Amino acid sequence: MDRQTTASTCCYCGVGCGVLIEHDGERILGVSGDPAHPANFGKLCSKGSTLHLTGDLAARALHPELRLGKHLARSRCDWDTALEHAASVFADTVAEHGPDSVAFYISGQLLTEDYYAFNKLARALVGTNNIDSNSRLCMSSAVVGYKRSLGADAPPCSYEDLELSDCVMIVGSNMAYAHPVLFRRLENAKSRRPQMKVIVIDPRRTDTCDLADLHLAILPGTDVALFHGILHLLVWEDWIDRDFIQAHTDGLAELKSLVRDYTPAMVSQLCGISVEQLQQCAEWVGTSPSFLSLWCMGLNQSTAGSAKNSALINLHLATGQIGRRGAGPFSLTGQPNAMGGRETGSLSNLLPGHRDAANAEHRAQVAEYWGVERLPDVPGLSAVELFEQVRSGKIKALWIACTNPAQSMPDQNAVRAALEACPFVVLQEAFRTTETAAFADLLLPAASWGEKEGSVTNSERRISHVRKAISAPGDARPDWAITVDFAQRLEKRLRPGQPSLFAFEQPAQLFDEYKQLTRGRDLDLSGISHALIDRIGPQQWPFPADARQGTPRLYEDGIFPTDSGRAQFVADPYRAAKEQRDARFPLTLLTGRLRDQWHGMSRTGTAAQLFGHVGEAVLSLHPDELRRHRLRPGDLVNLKSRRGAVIVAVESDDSVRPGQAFLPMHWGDRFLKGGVNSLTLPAFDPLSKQPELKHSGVRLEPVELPWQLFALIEGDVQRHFEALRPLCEAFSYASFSLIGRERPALLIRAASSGAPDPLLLREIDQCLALIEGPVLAYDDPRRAIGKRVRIEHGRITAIRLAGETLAQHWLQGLWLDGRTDEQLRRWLLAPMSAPPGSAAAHGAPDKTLCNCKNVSHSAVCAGIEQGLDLPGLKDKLGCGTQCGSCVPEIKRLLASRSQPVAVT
Ligand SMILES: Nc1nc2c(c(=O)[nH]1)N[C@H]1C(S)=C(S)[C@@H](COP(=O)(O)OP(=O)(O)OC[C@H]3O[C@@H](n4cnc5c(=O)[nH]c(N)nc54)[C@H](O)[C@@H]3O)O[C@H]1N2
Ligand SMILES: Nc1nc2c(c(=O)[nH]1)N[C@H]1C(S)=C(S)[C@@H](COP(=O)(O)OP(=O)(O)OC[C@H]3O[C@@H](n4cnc5c(=O)[nH]c(N)nc54)[C@H](O)[C@@H]3O)O[C@H]1N2
Ligand code: SF4
Ligand SMILES: [Mo]
Repeated sequence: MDRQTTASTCCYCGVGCGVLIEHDGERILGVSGDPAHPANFGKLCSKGSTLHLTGDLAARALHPELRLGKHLARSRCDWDTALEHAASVFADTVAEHGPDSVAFYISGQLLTEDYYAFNKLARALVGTNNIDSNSRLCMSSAVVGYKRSLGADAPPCSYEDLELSDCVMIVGSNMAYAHPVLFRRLENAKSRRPQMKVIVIDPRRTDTCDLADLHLAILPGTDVALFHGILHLLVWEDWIDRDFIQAHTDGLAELKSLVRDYTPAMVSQLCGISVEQLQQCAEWVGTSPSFLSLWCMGLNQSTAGSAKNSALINLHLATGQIGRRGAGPFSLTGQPNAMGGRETGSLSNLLPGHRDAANAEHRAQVAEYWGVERLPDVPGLSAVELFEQVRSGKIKALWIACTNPAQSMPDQNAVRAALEACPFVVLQEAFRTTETAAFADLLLPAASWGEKEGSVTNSERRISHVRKAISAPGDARPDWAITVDFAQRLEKRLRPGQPSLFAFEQPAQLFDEYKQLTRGRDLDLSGISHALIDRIGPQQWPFPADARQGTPRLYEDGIFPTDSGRAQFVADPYRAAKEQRDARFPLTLLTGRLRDQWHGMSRTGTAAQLFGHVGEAVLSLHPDELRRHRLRPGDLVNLKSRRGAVIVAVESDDSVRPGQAFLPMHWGDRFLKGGVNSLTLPAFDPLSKQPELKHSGVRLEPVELPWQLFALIEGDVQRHFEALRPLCEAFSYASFSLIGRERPALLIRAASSGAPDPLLLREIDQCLALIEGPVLAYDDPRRAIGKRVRIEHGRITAIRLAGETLAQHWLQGLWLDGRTDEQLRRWLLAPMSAPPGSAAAHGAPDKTLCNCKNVSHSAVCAGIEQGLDLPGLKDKLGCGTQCGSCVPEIKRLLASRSQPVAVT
């Protein structure tokens, strides 16, 4: 077929960029930014622009697979068998143990139509509120914040407000990595109007700080104290908007008496910043003509997440900085359709159309619309509670869709025990490689990006039509279709003889039924349809039936969707994070995102190119912390929390303050044995029930793992990974990565206290194709040292070092260069393990700074040494000229080479 283009959206973050998918009807060949899409006007970041390189078919779930006993392997079956079986297990479980003995755990990455089908299935058909989503780990504190302070879960701003604002406060958000295309917009705005003030509040000095006039590296979890301290100064200096407060708000008196105690001295001490920094921040907030705040997980993922959200919104209410151009509290949504999830009621406490499950009137409205007698009034479980009840046996059948809880939930030991214990786990997944897939009794293959149709809402309330470019591979089906098919089979059992609740044949029918539930509500989007978006482009809700265009900004009239029409000041005192540093656990572990990876890496982890920037799991520690622990970069440590331990290599990173440590959230058990969330804690916010994924108490313990393994094999990386990962379970430390661009390879580093069983090593060699053929080998069983290299057509294609791995970086370099030499042959056949003389200095390999143009870190540094500035580097090396995701880091390198940065 000819090359065609289909306009759709990016499946990663909540910026919701429009993409043009180039394809031939069968395969996706390329992707570019959609110039007509108002979220990105043609721009894409390093993740969006590499979408077509991800999603290796070898990793996809292609057929339904079922097992009929916990210790059996799953075997392939057809859809009929799969869904009939699931329907009979769910029906029997509900009949025997009641509707609350089953649960659905879904995802902010589903489409609105998928959500709607799941909600109707759980609440109307099964009769349970046990339907929660991974948005509980992500946006639920923002939901509570907006509802408590403003009356409805509605981010009031638009992306253009980033360009219009005079003072932008970015708090608990690393936009440069997590919302890059929006960050580009902010960068451009600031370069056009340098007088615009940018404040970044983050314990770490992230790439986002590159744009900051002021960086407040507050101590983890102290945001509420900071916001109250700012408000204290706003009141003291009379930088508040009395008219606005008087006309449009309630509750300032109580809040004032609370913040009276948050004196600059006390706040500076609690937050670990100077009084001058606090004053500067308050002055800019209080005196700028317009003030916008942007926030993300640094606020939400906290046992004080709801308080942090409301304390920030308090600042906007006190200064009247809401409902105006360039102003307002603007939460950045994480997942591409977390907003759609909130709209359709995809948290256990919600109902479609911004309704509450606890509200009898709301339940009656939805029940009537759906034509069922009533909706369940028993409160549903939130994610952490839900897995607890799976573990305790109360929930006996669990349906998981489009999320990977065995990687992303906190306290993994408990979550894995729950999945292990659950009698029936269904997993609706696009990739069969995830950590959770190992626990599934029934695996249902889902269509993924580029293969499905529906709609999504981005951070600025804008609804886009997601269009299908190609058919899903194998037997995979779109999520809505799987859910509706299952629901039809279940209703035959639970409501025999009654008219179907699920007579849907197209996603547009689901949307059209759903949107009527928003009629007359704050988010009224009853005027939108797939066809309308096709005609006039993506639109921002509210968009009632008689509207001609969407609504860029809310609350311009100062009327809020509360009973009184007034916004509410919320007076929550500061409460510290649950796990404070103490003698036993003296470090706070922060977790967060990398630039080029997405969550559990089921998709991004299939593209070697996306490992170029950060290749492997390492724990970042301040140089003083390394010294204190007598560690050198690259050393392995046993990182321990109260719940689990992970062995990981350390690196020196002065962007992390002493007393803290940072580990990216992406490394699950598949890529780093144990996975980051074995360490994190399940404690959650009392209102939003969002767990505190950002702060866990940890300590470093030395490890003695003298026997080490280094392996590399190019070719079919997914197959190699699948074969080798289980074998490495035997080692205490095991880390996996992909490297190379043209010839991707799997790379393994592992270590243990002693040499493994020789049979295991042989099995590993077998998987590495290092037993027969053009293999050079040297083995010294006495010293448990061995080295093997496969050389084909004059190039290394596989490597295995065992016992000692001193030559690993040198060999990796030779592999990368695609060459071999006499030196290599001599070294291989000699008993020494260290690399030969001249190669001994070979350090860790270079990293790719610019992914689009494949420019390395060392090339950029060399350019800077030669005196090149940013335009010069762009011109000479090409770096930073395409997606721009690497520009903040290049600027940081430039700044560190010239002189200490003037960040106050
Ligand atoms: N590249 C990439 N982009 C993504 C994603 C991805 O996986 N990869 N995921 C998407 C999703 S679902 C989400 S939710 C967003 C998350 O986007 P962000 O929230 O921006 O990303 P994180 O790195 O998780 O956390 C942001 C920052 O919070 C800081 N922080 C930690 N504790 C505190 C604190 O107590 N106070 C303050 N003020 N800051 C603190 C951390 O140091 C970190 O730099 O990213 C979205 N975009
Ligand atoms: N320590 C720590 N843990 C965290 C966080 C943190 O900051 N620190 N952040 C939390 C946050 S904010 C989030 S949002 C979560 C994310 O956590 P998860 O939801 O577990 O993240 P993903 O890996 O994106 O999971 C989505 C899954 O859906 C699959 N998939 C992709 N497309 C489709 C599709 O179209 N249909 C179906 N059915 N499946 C599909 C993917 O293969 C993937 O396995 O992680 C949370 N966990
Ligand atoms: S900013 Fe990047 S990841 Fe987010 S939607 Fe746009 S292209 Fe996708
Ligand atoms: Mo998220």
